[in-house]
Amino acid sequence: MKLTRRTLTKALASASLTGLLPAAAFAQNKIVLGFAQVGAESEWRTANTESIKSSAAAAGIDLKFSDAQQKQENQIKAIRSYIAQKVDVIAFSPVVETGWDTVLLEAKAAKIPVVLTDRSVNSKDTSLYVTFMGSDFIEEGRKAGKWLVEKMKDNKGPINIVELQGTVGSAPAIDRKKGFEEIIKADPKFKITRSQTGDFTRAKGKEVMEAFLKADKNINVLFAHNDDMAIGAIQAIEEAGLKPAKDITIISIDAVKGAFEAMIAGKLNVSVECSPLLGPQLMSAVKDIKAGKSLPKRIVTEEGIFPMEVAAKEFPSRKY
Ligand code: GYE
Repeated sequence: MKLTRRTLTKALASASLTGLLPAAAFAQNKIVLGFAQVGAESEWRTANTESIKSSAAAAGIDLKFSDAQQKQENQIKAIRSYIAQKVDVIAFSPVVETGWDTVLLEAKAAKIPVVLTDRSVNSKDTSLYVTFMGSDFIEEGRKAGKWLVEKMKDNKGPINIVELQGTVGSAPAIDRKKGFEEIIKADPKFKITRSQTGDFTRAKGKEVMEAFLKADKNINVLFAHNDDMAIGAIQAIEEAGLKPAKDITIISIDAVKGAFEAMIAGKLNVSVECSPLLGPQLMSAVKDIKAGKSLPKRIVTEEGIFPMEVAAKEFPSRKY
């Protein structure tokens, strides 16, 4: 048998399996991935974390995971610690789009490849990362807008829309707003009367919706950049004595289980799908990078849209 890296790895593995070597010796050959997560702000994020952890385990990748509690400085710290630990690959979901060049240059100088998952950065220098995998957030905003245009086609207006934005400066907040506005601006009967951030959480979604309702009861539509904020807002709407999905048409994005439950209960009109199940494609990208294969610069997630009328039928097959 020729002694290549592969045959050596195999020999070590079987020696470790037969107890000749401690398992730790073999574990050293595992690919090490440092993942800097945004936080645990939403149902989407929880499903994303679970997808990354379980697929790393299934792929035999040694995952170092950190939760930045939605703070960029924490993510930068985590990335720096992965550089110091000399991990094989760094992946992260940038909480906001700007301010990453310095740390990404540090990773580049240390020759550690970086994969962006879910959210992107707006760096001019695209050599700072290998690939960006995730959804097309502008398209999600457009889908939300198109659904609304169709739903309101016989309504002469004016149609007053309030918007709950995601985290300020984050790619999904910027792009979902952009895509939605691009569609509704074709008809002047649509007016965004109020727009504020709810930071992608239920608690803030509720709080901001309460403030919207206090300021002006004349609201026909709520466009929430994610399901959690919509679910928080639904509570505020009910507490104000109004009927969600009837008095106020509600559109949100993600299509997590909580949104399906709200749709089945008749409280949410539609949710545009945004899949958090990025773990398997991340692990295969990490393996490809280590094997020296080249990857496309952009890997886009395929997704649909679910109006409340199909919610009960679709619910059993939902995976997040
Ligand atoms: O829509 C939201 C989460 O970046 C796509 O982040 C993700 C967004 C998702 O907190 O629920």
